[in-house]
Amino acid sequence: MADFKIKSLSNVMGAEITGLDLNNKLSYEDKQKLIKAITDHLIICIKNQNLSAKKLVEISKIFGTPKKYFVKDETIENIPEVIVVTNRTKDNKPAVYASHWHTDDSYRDKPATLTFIYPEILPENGGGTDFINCYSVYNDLPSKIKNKILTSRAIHKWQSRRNVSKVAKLSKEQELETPPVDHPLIRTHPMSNKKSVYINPNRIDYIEGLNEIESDILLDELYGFSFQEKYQYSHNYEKGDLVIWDNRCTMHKANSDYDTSQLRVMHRVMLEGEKVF
Ligand SMILES: O=C(O)CCC(=O)C(=O)O
Ligand SMILES: [Fe+2]
Repeated sequence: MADFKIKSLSNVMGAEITGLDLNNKLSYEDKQKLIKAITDHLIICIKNQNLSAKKLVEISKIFGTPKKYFVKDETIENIPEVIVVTNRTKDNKPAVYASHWHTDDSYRDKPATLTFIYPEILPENGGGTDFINCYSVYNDLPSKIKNKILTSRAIHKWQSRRNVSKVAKLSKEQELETPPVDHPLIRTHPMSNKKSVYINPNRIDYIEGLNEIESDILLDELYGFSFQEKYQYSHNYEKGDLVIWDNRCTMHKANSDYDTSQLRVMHRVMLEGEKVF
């Protein structure tokens, strides 16, 4: 059994794991310890790894079933589970994608539980990922907002009316595969049993039962409260960092605070999700 260390990364959330080589065989106890570390810390960073795309998929299976991503031209050939997150547009111009707060995959009826990111190419400085602890947001939510959303559901869309980050244009076929879905605005995590806000400023179109104006006012209020710095942890990558986050209780965004003329390429895997309740 590997005797790896788990050290908290901030008061908000996050833990760093050292003394573990994922290319070695893990015991049942090691796997349980990793799963618990994510439940306890919401985000973990396993340091000093050397992971091929295939290995990344294999590692993800410790935690669940890796998804085959439906936008095929963003995945690696013959490895449909691995998405290439790059800061280059199709015509090779610098850009930062996913640069606004979101939680992955909420446009699905069963959104991904965990996301894995492993850096392939990093800019010299910066290019981290920022996170929000959505349990803490829920706990601190003023009752005048909380009472309005206790039982509310929101409509999430691939391309929402309030979309902020650019999203890929879908083919007609992909669009049919991706109808709008609704999720509660407050969810309970099936493992921790704790409640969190479940919001995605990039995909939520409106709150069910409200007109557009009422819904926009309430969403702006909710987002403004959630985005406060005291709920955030920013991760700056080092080569070899495998970062895993829990989409059920966090939001994240790519930090655009770096020289985007430098290349940044990450490998990403998402796990099959579960119904939000
Ligand atoms: O590039 C990043 O830091 C985050 C990208 C992202 O949001 C994602 O891959 O889900
Ligand atoms: Fe994301």
